[in-house]
Amino acid sequence: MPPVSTVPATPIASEATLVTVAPTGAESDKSDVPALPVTLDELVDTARACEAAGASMIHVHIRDDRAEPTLDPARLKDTVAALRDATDLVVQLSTGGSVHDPFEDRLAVLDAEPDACSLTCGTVNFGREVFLNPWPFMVELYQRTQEREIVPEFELFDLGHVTAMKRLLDKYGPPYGGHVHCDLVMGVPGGMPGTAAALVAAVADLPAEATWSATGIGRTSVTVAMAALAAGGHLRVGMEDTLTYGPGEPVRDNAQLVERAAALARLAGRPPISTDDARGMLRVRGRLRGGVA
Ligand code: KMH
Ligand code: ZN
Repeated sequence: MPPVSTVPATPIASEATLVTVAPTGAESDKSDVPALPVTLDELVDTARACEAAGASMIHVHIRDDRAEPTLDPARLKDTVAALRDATDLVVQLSTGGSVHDPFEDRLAVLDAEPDACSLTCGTVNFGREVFLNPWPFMVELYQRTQEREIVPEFELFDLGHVTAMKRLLDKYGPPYGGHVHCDLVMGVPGGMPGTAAALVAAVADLPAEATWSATGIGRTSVTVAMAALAAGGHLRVGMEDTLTYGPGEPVRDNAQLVERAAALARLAGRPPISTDDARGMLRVRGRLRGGVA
């Protein structure tokens, strides 16, 4: 009999860690952060490198020809196609966009038919800005994900967002695929702090059957990752959330952050999940576990 500490070579989903990479975001300027992937070629190269490093989902924001955030429908469609062509990553489009994007444009993101999309469960102060997610917008977006068979990832910036997510589920039923997956976004100035105590409080209030990841903004990245692993959660990392690898050390590229997340996950005894198992866990359309479409 193997020793009890033996970690299986191919862990099943529940024993493995989903590593999501958020490579670009809408907040940083290419001129300030040259390593930020902003063109389609840069995004695809980044996606390939991050998949090789252990990521199985990508959270995507795109930029226009001037490297400004955009929700241009044709660009979004091309991006989904290019990422599917080049990788097996679960493609999750941001419906948050930038704080300046109108609700209609954010809803129209689903027309690009991604595997998954973000769905933020409430308004939050976002540094000096406000990230608006009023209840009617949340409901409209949620119902569209159900109709379009797109898996929502509930983005929770604060404890009240957990309550709002549960209210959404109670009133409008389960998400497409039937499985609830959320992401705790911690350390945004205006949201919950990136601390182990805040993470434990948020996780205690999640539905028992939900899976969840966590990401810590800025210097809270490693604290949040370690707390998430200790509490049985999954990880999101990337240059959308973190631009320094350590004090005074700029991030080299997104793969560097994924490599560190994968290493922490291995140390925790829950190595990175395969892209196939990620699709099974999240119940992505056409790729449900056991081949059920
Ligand atoms: N860029 C932020 C305003 C999301 O992608 O859904 C919102 C955000 C969340 O990044
Ligand atoms: Zn985002």
